[in-house]
Amino acid sequence: MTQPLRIAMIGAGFMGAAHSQGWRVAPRFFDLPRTPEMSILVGRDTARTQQCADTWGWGESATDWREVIDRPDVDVVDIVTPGDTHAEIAIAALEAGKHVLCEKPLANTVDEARRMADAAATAAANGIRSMVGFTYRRLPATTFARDLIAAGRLGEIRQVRAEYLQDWLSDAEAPLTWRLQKDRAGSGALGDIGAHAVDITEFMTGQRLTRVAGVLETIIAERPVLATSSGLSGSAGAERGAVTVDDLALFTGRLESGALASFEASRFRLGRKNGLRVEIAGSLGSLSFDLESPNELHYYDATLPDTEQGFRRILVTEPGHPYAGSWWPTGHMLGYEHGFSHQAKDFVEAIAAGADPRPSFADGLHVQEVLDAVVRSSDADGVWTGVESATSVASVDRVLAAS
Ligand code: SOE
Repeated sequence: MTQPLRIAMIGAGFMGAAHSQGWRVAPRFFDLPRTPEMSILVGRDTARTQQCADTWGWGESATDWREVIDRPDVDVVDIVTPGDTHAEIAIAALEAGKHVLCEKPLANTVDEARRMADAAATAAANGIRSMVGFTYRRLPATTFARDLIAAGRLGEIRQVRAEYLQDWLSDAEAPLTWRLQKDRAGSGALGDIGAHAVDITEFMTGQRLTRVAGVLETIIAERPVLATSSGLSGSAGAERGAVTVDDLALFTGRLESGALASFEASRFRLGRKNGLRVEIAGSLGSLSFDLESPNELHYYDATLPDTEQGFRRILVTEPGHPYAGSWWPTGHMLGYEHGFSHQAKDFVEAIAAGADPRPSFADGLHVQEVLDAVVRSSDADGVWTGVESATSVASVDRVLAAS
C-alpha cells in the first residue's frame, strides 16, 4: 500500500469533471508512488456539489473552500474555478502547506499571476509543489514532438504556426456566460484557448516568446443575459449585456532564437470544434499536430533523399511513445481525457520525488505576460510589444534545469 495523497478539488464545472476523471483513472493505469484519494469536492451549491461528488467519485462535498484548505486531512488542492478566484485560493492553499494544481490560464492578470508565482517559490522552499494545468502538453503526440525537437530532428527552428480554433460562439444568441465577462474570465479566446497555443509552442520548441504584435476583436458585442445571478448557467432572457472580452485573437511572436511564430485563437471558426493545431518547421524537417486527430503526429524528414520525402503519419500509440505504454495495445486510441490522467500522474510523481513539476507557476506567469503583451499590442494598434520579464524567467529556468 502506498501512502495516500488526499485531494480537495475546488470547482465543479466542466473542468471539475475532467480533473475528476484524471484523478480517478491515473492510479488504475500507472504505477504511482502515492495513491491519489478523491477526498473532498468543493462547490457553491450544496445539493449540486453533492450530486457531482457522487457522480464523479468524491468521498464528501463541501461549500466553504477556506475551511477545506485548512483541514489536516488534505494534502493537495486542485483549483478548477473561473480565473478570477485562482489567485486567492492558490495563495491561501500554498500558505496552508498544500500542494496546488491550478487550471490554466494561471490567473486573470499579470499581477495576480506574479503573486501566485511568488507564493509558489516560497512554498517550494518548504517542499510544497505547484503546477499549472496545461494538459495538452501531456498527450503522447505533443510530448513526442517535444522529444524529437529536443533531439535535434528538426534542426534549427525557423517558423511556427499555432492556432486554437473552436466555433461554439458563432451563434449570436449564445448566452453571456462568465467566459464572456472580463471580470470573471480575464480575457476571451486569447486567455481561454490562445494560452494553450502559447504554452504548447513554448513546450515543443523549448523556447520562450520575447515579443508579440497582435490584434483582438470582439465579433458579437452583446448577448442574451442569463437568468441566474451568477451568470454560470440557467436560461437566457430578452435582456442583452455587453461582451467584454475578445472573440478572436491574431498575433505574431518572436521566440528567443529570433524565429517567428504566428498564432490564432478563435471561437468563431465555423466547423472547427476543438482544433489546437501546431506546425513547426526547422532546417531539417517539420512536425504537424492537430488535436482533432490526437493520436497522430505528422513528420517531414528533409534529410531523406528527395524522392522519398513527404509527410509521414506517425500513430503515436506504441509502447515506446510517451505515456502510451501504460494504456492499450498499439493502435488503440487515446483521447481528450487522457491528458488529465497524465497530469495527475506527473503531479503525484513530482510530489513523491520532491521535485518541482512543470509547467510551474513561473511558467504560468510567463504565459500570462505573453497574453498581457498581446493585449497591450492590440491597444496600441498592433505594435511590437515586449513580453515583460521573459528573459529573467527564462534564465531562472535555465539555472533550475542545470541544477
Ligand atoms: C473552452 O471551450 C475550453 O474548454 C477551454 O477552457 C479548455 O482549456 C480547452 O481545453 C477546451 O476548450
